[in-house]
Amino acid sequence: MNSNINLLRTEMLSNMCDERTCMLQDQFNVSMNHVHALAILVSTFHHGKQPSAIDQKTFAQYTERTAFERPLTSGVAYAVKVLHTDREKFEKRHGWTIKKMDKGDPSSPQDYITEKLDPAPIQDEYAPVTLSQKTVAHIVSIDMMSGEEDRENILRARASGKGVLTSPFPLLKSNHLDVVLTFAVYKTDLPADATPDQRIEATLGYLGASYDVPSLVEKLLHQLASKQTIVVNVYDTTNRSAPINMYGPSETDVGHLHLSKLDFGDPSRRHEIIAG
Ligand code: WA2
Repeated sequence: MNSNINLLRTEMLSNMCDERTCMLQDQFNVSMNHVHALAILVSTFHHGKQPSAIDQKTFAQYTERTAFERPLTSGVAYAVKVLHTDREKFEKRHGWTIKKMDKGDPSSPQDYITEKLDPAPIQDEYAPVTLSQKTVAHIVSIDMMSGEEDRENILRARASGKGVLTSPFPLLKSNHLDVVLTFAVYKTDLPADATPDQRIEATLGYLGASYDVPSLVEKLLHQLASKQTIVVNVYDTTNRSAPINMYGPSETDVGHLHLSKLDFGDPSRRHEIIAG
């Protein structure tokens, strides 16, 4: 009898876990497709038109009005590729200097003020943010290549042509772990079978979306009203021997535990949901 109940409990747990995994994965996939479409929008109407049909105000309006298309995201922004030889001309045209990313005091993220940042030190190239959704307006003018996680994402996105994810890290003005999804924007004459070097050469900029994982997973799980309480943990298990807890209590009771793989579309990252 007891073992029957245990069996039922295990099966129910496994169903609930799979259901949550599917929901998270589906919502992530939906928003990833829309971020991809935003990259094409920038390519078509920003770089593809002379003069550009998209300025900061248009971009802020459009991304605000289409935010419902990007569940789980907390903001989207566009950073443009600027070579050092073009830096001065670029800064004059925009009326600001390219800033170096500085995480500031992580214990008081609300004190973060973009205007107080130092100019970016000399590099071969930069990726300053020129267009942003209002929710991430504080990253405009910051060189995304001066942040370790953002830089790695930019390099991987442009060489691969795929959407890529960072490992979890605290965003500016945030005190928990988030992830960033990045798509490169290319010149339109790039052939579909281009080599990584051709891709890098044809890169114009980077469209990125930030995911505030804890609060968004929380919202999502709340929509699944359930009489049975279950504890859900989301992990980045890219490094198997050092999983990173992205959501949920750090100590989960061992006992009934069920594990499902989460696929966020970037083969070089691994995520899992564990429910108990
Ligand atoms: N977006 C929002 N807050 C951040 C951040 C970021 N990256 N990095 C640190 N805090 C414009 O991949 C290009 C977004 C980076 C895109």
